[in-house]
Amino acid sequence: SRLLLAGLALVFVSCGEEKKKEVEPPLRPNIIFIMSDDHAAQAISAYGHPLSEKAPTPNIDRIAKNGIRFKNAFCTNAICGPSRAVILTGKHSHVNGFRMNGEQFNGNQATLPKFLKSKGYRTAVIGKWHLHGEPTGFDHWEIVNDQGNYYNPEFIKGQDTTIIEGYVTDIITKKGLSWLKEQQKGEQPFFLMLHHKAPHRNWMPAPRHLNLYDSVTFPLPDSYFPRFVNQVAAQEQQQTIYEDMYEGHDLKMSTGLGETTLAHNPWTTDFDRMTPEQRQQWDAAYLPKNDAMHRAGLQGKELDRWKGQRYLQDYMATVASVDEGVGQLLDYLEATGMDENTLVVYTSDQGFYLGENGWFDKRFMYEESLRMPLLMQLPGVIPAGKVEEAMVQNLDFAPTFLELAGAAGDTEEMQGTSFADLLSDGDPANKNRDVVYYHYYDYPAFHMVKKQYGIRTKRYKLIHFYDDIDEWELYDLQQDPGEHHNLINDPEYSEIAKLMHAKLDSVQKVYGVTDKEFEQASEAEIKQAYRNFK
Ligand code: SGN
Ligand code: CA
Repeated sequence: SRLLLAGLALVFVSCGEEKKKEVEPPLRPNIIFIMSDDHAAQAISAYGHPLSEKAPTPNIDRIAKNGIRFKNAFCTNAICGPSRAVILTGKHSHVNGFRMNGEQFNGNQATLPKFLKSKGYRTAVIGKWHLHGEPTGFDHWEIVNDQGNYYNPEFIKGQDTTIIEGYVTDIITKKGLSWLKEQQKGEQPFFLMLHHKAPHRNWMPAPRHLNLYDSVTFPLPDSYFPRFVNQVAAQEQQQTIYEDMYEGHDLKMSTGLGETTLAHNPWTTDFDRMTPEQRQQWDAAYLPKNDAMHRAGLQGKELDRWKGQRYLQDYMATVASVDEGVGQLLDYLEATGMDENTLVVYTSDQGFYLGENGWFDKRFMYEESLRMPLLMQLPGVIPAGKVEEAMVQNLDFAPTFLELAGAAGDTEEMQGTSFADLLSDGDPANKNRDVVYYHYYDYPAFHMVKKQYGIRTKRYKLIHFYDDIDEWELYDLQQDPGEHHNLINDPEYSEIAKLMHAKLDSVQKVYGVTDKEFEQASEAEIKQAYRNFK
């Protein structure tokens, strides 16, 4: 393969001034897979979005500087558990069986850590798991309970559940580092999945970051107050910042001037679990800013915009802890020299809305939630500062890592394709995927995003929203990157629509999609859900 060729040719890495150092590509590199939860590419400064210019992520960016940044990495199903199941199995949701959050992952099936283990790797998962049931295929696992909590989270290890005092990101980083220290002494290569809770809802920053972005005004997207034309599913969702966020739980608003009691806070567990000292620090930080909001007497669109600012300030402040954790990890790898034979990956389980369409959350096949940030470094294989346009998917992660680990033959049953050749300086005309397939099933559920499947090519996207609606949408991403103009009935695009339909049919055949996947929820069930999840 091209990877091997790149491996034979020694890669020169500049080191110091004039001194050049020859780096041998590692044969069986260690793999550290860092995945945060709901971290949008817009919120990583290496991706160059106006938002992250105001809140840079210098440490995560180090991975992009040392290695490769994928501009078009996509998930197959933009929701937590399903994305994780796809990463573990290299198979689509309808094949690995985990289609929606809340299902139970079948841990008896073949997975990436099991393959790596059989090749002599030590394996571990630390942090968010969210697949219910115990992780299988890992020599060591320590996971947060369900979604995990920002403050004083519960960790499950074997039969024990322990509350650990502190901030979740810092605890996960610390546990990751101490596992790495043990591996450093050993002979075996290792695979560590380090899965952060942050920046998942309800975006509670660490004590040291409670005021980090108070004086920053983040740019709200042009589409913050959208008009949805021929976009029925978008009209009927419940993930609009200024309509669906809870003022207390999400936006940390208080009940009134001088008050520290939270406004609407339906689940008290996130705040009740804080120690009195943590809560005191929290209140000291939020009271003045909440009071300023009450004094301003904001109404209507002004208040809607204020909510967007508060959301982004908190979201980006939780990202700061992740960035610091990544920095500590990279520092450790560099100090020990382990960086030279370690593939470091940074990604998130899916993308996220940071005010686009007025939204938070994910689930849609639109770009912001479909796109995953993806950065990788591996000296000797990946040239520094590479930017990759080719489309890849989380479906492809397992085959890629296995090829790097010298176990490519094991991946035949997987539906993903290794993109290891993209990591080296390989042929720019490489024939990696020209289409990605997507299917989201979780409806009726939180946020009421309709069931949908579709394909995305380099330029076009076709989506079918189904169940209680039957709506097709077609976008020309080159002309309309924000996906505001549904072209499905545009005569100028009728040929494209035909081609995209045919391509969708053939892709579904390849992936073994059958009619079974298209079950309908009952009308009564849906009606009730619209009330329950509001
Ligand atoms: C929680 C969140 C939802 C989110 C789901 C799924 N509410 O239920 O907003 O969509 O998780 O997220 S929360 O206020 O309880 O956090 S996922 O990342 O696990 O798929
Ligand atoms: Ca998630």
